[in-house]
Amino acid sequence: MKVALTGYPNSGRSTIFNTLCDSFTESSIDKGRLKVRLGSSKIEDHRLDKVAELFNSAKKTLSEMQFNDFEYQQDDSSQQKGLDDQMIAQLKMADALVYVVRGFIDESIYYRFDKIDPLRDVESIESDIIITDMSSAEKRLTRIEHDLKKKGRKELQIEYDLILRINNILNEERPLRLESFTDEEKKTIRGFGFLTQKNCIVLINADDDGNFPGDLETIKKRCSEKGIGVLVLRGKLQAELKELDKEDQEIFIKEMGLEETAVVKLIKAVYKTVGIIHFFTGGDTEARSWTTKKGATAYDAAGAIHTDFQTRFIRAEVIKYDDLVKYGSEKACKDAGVYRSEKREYIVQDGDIIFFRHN
Ligand SMILES: Nc1nc2c(ncn2[C@@H]2O[C@H](COP(=O)(O)OP(=O)(O)OP(=O)(O)O)[C@@H](O)[C@H]2O)c(=O)[nH]1
Ligand SMILES: [Mg+2]
Repeated sequence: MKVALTGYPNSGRSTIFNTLCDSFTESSIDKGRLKVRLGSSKIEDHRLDKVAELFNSAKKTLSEMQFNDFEYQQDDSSQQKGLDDQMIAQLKMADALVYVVRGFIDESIYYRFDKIDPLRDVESIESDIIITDMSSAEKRLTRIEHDLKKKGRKELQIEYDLILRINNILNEERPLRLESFTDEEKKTIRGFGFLTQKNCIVLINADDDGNFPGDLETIKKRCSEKGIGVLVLRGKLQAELKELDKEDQEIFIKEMGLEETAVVKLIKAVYKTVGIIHFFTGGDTEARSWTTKKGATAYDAAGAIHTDFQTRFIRAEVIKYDDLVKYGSEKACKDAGVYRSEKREYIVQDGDIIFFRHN
């Protein structure tokens, strides 16, 4: 699960990134033109302890959420002012986008606009992203028009019609995440990596008291019309919280009236927006939690672990977490008849413990 943090300079993106990650590395891309920081955070799931205990596993591995943080770069060379190619490449790699928008007011910290206005920023970033998608759609249309003149292939015409439809949607400033596409269409557009098709969350970086200009309900309403979730975090406060040890953190969380740490809050929001579930694998060497999207098949889940598991898939043997806890062991589950053999089309459920049989 990869999440890209994006947002204007001095919105507090890096502050938030630091509070989210257990550790990170920094790299320079394109001769130092873009600095990218890549970090990750373990996703706690108490069920893994139980799975490890029941399988006598030597070690436990939690799944991770990856975050990246890079500068916001617009492409000033083009008239439309889309985003910079290197930045687009970073966004394309992500499963979900988080727009960090500045909510804190601090005259001593420069901002590109005179006034702090989270909703304006959301709309402005969303517009940059729409323009970026439009520009890839238009490029493809021009290319196909050229090829059609030469060959006139039927598949090309189908693709042309689809991209034209997409371009019209974008022209009306509608993000593609609101549209539904058939499986066939999804396949055709997968390679484009349209950014407005990605799940998206707005993270308002509020001041230490949790305040920001604008009305949260209005922002939520406007965002939900675009299929975007909203989250409010106090970036600087959360960064201070991160510096404390576990015990003091809990006291601080209570005193400041925070419900939980930034990372827990964001992970929950991403889970809700993207529709993520956990499944487990267990054995004597390792018990491990994995993430996949709701609605994923056993075949998809196998691919999340290893491509070999997918290409050589025979079947998935599944125990429900609650059954494992109830009966206490793999064998007891078999005896009770709750150990099931499933085909590749099986829809994985949250908490499934899966053994992938492959040849
Ligand atoms: N008062 C206040 N200051 C904050 C808050 N969050 C971040 N800052 C400050 O704002 C400045 C910019 O924060 P960064 O996290 O570096 O912002 P950024 O979005 O990563 O900026 P760029 O990397 O330049 O794009 C720093 O001085 C932070 O300490 C906040 O919630 N309240
Ligand atoms: Mg930064």
